[in-house]
Amino acid sequence: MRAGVGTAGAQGPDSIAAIDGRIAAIGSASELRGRYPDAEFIDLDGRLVTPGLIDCHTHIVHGGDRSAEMERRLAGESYESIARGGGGILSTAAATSRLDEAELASTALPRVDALLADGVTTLEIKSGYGLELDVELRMLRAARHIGTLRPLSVSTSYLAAHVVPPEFAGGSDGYIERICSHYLPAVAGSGLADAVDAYCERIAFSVDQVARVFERARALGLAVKLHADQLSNMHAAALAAHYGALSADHLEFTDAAGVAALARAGTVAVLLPGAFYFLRQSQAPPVRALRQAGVPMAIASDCNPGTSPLSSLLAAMNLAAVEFGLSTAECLAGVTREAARALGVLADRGTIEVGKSCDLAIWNVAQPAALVYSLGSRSLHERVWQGQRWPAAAASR
Ligand code: DI6
Ligand code: FE
Repeated sequence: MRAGVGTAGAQGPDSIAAIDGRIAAIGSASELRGRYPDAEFIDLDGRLVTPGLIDCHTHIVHGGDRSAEMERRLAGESYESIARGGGGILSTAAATSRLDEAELASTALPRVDALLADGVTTLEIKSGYGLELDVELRMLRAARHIGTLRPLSVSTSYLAAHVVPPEFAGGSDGYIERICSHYLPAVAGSGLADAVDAYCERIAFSVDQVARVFERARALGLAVKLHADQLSNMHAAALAAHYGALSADHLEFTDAAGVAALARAGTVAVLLPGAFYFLRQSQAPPVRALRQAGVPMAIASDCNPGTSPLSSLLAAMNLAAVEFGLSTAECLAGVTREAARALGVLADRGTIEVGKSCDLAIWNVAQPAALVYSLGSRSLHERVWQGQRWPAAAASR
């Protein structure tokens, strides 16, 4: 048994005891010292402690570099027109297919390390740049591999329908058929995916096509989530809700019916302000309506090479506050409790409660609002993942 007690101050329930990686007790320092006399005590000098941060939507594993695409967009081309011309996701897919599993993991590590230095202890990683089954499985293996290279929990999503491969340009239904009949059963059998995702958009897949993917995924016992209404109102939030999705992500163009459907289904709205910012979108997600309807709101980095080359969850919180009008409390909940809910792991993580994994972020700031307020500051003192300490300096090496 390995026990440890961290204490953030001298008064009230300010200390946390962990045994074998899980939170065993929360109480005052003197109470916990009495209860666990043999435990190692760590004095946190009154620092702010939050749950370890959870980034619940990333495409952090990929090959290639899309910085030239930014230059094209700065010269006036749109994301959609670049994608339609064979750039965009397809160009990353080509670069991704040239890397093996170890290369896919190692090229992602600098981005992963940047997130760890922001206090992230759980990271969702999607496939979706593989297009063909073997490369999709390779991406998922690389994602799992990252969880062995760094002290963090990885949640994987098979992004089954992300872009129409060139050979199906004349009929994307054939690709959906292949996903449903071959890819999904193989991915389910591999045990490499914790959920299935899709991209419902004019430049990607229709509501009917995603519905077929979700029918099959659900029949195979896999949870679903969806890239919904990012660039246009596809009524994709309602589609996600219909299938009891864990989350519906983006939601810039979601209408009142979509919000109501999410509320009824208990589906989490995952807001991705990095993509909104990078694409210079003007229509923000319907945050007020989501709040009023009681839809839980999470925030994620969407770290990806095309629309959100962002590997800071603290920056995503700032963007969510400034661009979308979330309160600082909503921002903090969005990267902890609600992000855990979006991954279906709230029973295990996302809040500081007895019985949960002892995943903590310890901060050099005076109050929680400071985490949202500043941009680019290095506020993390240290991370605790499954009861073990990981100093910020080590995490960023
Ligand atoms: N939505 C996004 O924002 C990313 N994928 C998706 O489905 C963009 C991915 C890319 O452009 O590479
Ligand atoms: Fe995405």
